[in-house]
Amino acid sequence: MSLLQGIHSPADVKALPEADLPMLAEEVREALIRVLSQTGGHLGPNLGVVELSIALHRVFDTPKDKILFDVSHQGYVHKLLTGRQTRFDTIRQYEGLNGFLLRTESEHDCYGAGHAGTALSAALGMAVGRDISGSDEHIVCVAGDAAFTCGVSFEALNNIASTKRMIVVLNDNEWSIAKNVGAVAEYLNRIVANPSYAHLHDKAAQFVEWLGGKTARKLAGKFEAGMKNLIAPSVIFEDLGLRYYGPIDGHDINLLTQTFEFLKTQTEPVILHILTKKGKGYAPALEKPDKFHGLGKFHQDTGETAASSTPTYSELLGRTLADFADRDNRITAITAAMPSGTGLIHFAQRHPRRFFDVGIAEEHAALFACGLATQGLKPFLAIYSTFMQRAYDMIIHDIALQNLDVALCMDRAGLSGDDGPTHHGLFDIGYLRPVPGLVHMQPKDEDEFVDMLWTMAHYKGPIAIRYPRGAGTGVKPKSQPKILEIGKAEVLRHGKRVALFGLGNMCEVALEAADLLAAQGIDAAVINPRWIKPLDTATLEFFARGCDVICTLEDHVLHNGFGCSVMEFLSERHITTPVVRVGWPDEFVEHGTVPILREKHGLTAKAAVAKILEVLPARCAASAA
Ligand SMILES: Cc1ncc(C[n+]2csc(CCOP(=O)(O)OP(=O)(O)O)c2C)c(N)n1
Repeated sequence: MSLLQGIHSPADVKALPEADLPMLAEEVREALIRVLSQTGGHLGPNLGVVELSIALHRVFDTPKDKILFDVSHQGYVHKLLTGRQTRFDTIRQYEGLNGFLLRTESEHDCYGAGHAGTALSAALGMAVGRDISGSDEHIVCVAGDAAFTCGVSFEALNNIASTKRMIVVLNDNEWSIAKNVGAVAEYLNRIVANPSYAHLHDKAAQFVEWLGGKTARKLAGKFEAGMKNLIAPSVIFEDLGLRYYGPIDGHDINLLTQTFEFLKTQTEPVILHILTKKGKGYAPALEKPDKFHGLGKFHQDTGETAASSTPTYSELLGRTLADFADRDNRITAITAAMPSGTGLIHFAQRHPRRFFDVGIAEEHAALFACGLATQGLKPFLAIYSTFMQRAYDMIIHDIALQNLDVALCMDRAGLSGDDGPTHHGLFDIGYLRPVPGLVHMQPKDEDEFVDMLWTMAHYKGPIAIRYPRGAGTGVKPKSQPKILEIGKAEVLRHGKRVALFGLGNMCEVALEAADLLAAQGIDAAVINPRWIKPLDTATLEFFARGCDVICTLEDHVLHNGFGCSVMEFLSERHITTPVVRVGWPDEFVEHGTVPILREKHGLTAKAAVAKILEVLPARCAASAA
């Protein structure tokens, strides 16, 4: 039996002799590579925190002690060590382990996440809560260097001196998904590069003593293998009230364990800066930290992934905007730490001066876009639908209220699949629909996507597009895009009994449902609405007055979704044609593949037809009477 197979709880990690820990680390890495080559997932970040996770579970006692992981994409090793190794091969699979931490999945997961920058504030709340209730647990917050590009992390730092004690681990691997950017990244590099540890503050000196000064000084001398410079003279964290320790080698289990034992004794908030390598132990991941941050299935020996022949919407976005920018020098593109994910990497290669990666800073990205727009530029802000939630106030208060010329590109709109509820982009119609003056659209395929981007490039004012993860139907865009008429839907198929309004990627499902209805002798129209706002009310009214049932289909929650806007309009006009809505329910949808979850939650053509048929006979009887 391997060591890892014997780990059923953190107590088993503690029971292992110290000499076995490197072997455990090796087995954990082997399990990560083997399983994720089949399931996909966040390989690089987890390979980087193997020793850290082992050391944390050697020293702290979860669930009593609390360990929070920022984003929590690097929580797989923690899962393996906290009773989930036998189920690890189910990770990111339907009904299997989630790819992030969930409070409902294990008592060892004290805080769930998926969005960056939440851990520091939550940890501070826990520490203050502990002090109020008079208990004595340790609160440890693990945050990557890129988490410190999030404004919210600094909002937490601004308050952190108010706690008596908590431990922050700054896991510095110099990478966000792409290379970490901005002044914070440079600042951390400067600390790491500082060769001096002469000005040790009292606490640090005490720490050196505690470690056994000589050993520590020896360790401090060899950067490659161990601790670099133990303490930089003064760092920003100290000025903000966090006692700073480090930087130390985050792959040295013994050093980490001893350091945590020391930090546990401290009665003030502390930050430990550790240096790790993203992808450690797996050559392909070390070579390409960006690709191996998070990926689908890959070949275990080579790290190769299956090449897809159809470009994704994201790739199309980056390439298309780059083409537009060749001819229009007002066009600029902004990402919040997702140059590859959003496809803007293609734009960056062609127009580096007009491309901006602002870090994990969606609020800043939106405001920055506003500033560019006031200077006559045309910023395209490409952010995943789920992360755009961060910028909601800016969308209302800055972009829309000032009618600024900002184009919002909401990637991964709709179900994100195996990433689960933290990443599904199921709320953007709901949150954008009430914003006055904001145009919002969704294309049915890639060709229309490019037409919409072209329309956005020529539009003046706030405008947004939502599009799903991955590729669409594979329709190749025309060489010259055309400007679409805003607020004009496209009628794909005429029909008299039922009118199916299939928004975006649900247009395909609507067409399939129309075929199923036709097979039963029911004549159905299919409309590609294109515009969520403004709604094509003329087309809607025409079909609502002529058909027995309207059916809306959307890859969005039903609450305050596209179907709601249809119902609102019909109600205002006192049109009583029943509206059957197909979309996601009023609950957080779990993780799993898109087909499985669509089947489960009734977003298939068959389910739509069943819902329509429930209404149709009664309606026919009523009109006959
Ligand atoms: C608000 C938000 N924006 C973007 C992301 C996408 N994202 C996930 S992990 C990550 C980088 C995290 O880097 P870091 O915190 O340094 O951890 P590492 O992966 O390097 O260990 C980003 C940008 C996110 N999770 N949340």
